[in-house]
Amino acid sequence: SDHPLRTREAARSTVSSPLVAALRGQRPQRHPVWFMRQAGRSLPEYRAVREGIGMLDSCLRPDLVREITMQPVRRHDVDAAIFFSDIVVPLRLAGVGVEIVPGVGPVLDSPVRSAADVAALPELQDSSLDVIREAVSATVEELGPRPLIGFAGAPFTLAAYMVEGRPSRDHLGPRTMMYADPAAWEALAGWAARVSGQFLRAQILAGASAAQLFDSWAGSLSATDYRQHVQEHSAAAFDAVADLAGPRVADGAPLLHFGTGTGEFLPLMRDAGASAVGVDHRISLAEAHRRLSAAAGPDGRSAVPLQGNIDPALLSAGWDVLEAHVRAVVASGALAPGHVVNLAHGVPPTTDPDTLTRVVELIHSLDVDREQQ
Ligand code: 1CP
Repeated sequence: SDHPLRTREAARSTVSSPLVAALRGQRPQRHPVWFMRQAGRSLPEYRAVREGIGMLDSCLRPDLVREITMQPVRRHDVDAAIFFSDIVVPLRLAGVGVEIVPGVGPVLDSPVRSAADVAALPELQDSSLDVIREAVSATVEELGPRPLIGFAGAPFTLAAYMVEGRPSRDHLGPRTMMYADPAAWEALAGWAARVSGQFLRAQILAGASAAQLFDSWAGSLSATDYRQHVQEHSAAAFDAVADLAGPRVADGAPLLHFGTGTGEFLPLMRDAGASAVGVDHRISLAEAHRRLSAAAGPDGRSAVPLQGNIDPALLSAGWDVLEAHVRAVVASGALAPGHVVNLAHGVPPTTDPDTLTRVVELIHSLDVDREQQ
């Protein structure tokens, strides 16, 4: 069941924000910018409030979530907040034994390796999401007209952690399972899609103005594997909110779909049900736009707004190099029907926060009416 909160009304005040406008293919008065992983270890104020509190425990304390979500907004004047949480929070809320180990990432008590393991997974109870609704609602109230972006992990990326039991580089476990035990894979990806869909729905109904599905590790798949074994499950996660968000709802929350190394199948990511597509550093935004334009989907959509793609490596390459790169990214994005400036992946923990503030100032100073900056 849904629990519409009054903050869903508050989200309506963000419709004219630069972020939401760009994600709807409009040309806002300034270039919107936010950074994946803008909250977190690059900020001393984050390290201070997290002192002695476990990562997942901090995600279940609404006051702390609101404070951490606000920190980068106050510091950098970014055009959106990203809800402070993690892709494995809904697993924990469902009752799956998972911890975020400092310096490692998500680690499961028992990896999910067989159909029997999948069948034993608990479903996520709607009431378990009350803590998320409370945190979103409190954050949206403090944000005012600035939009909050909700998010969830895409089924493949979640399954990558669940099958391996911990972070891995090549994601052999889930990729083998697709072929060795397709029924187990279908069941696991279906479970992950339900949990992520519920997580997205709770955030949007509680007031998130947009949401992003993170398929961070989908780039380890071929386009064929993505189409045959993954796309429908990501589509199912988006479908859980398709009545209130995404391309089929004119005034709904735009839905972003992001992965790294996914340049070979950006149109498939659009067709899963995204309003806009995130791009990493491996191809230019102009090239991403060309590939999307050249491959219309079953619903007839081709070009969509793009998000990206400042190379995080250049944040530490010196200001002159970084400035030229940021200007080139903005110029490249001008070809798409809308552009939200972001990094190509998350903020590295060693980033000097003042560099991020300066990047935001630069982007906001660029003329939105000029194609070439
Ligand atoms: O103690 C800490 O500070 C741990 C670091 C950390 C943080 C700050 C983790 C562990 N998660 C988070 C928060 C988080 N995770 C956010 C909200 C903050 C923000 O973006 O500003 C979001 C959106 C995520 C999503 C997330 N978690 C993704 C997708 C985004 C991406 O970077 O690709 C992934 C892959 C995870 C798993 C995860 N959680 C944490 C780590 C270190 C990892 C990656 C582990 C690995 O390398 O596989």
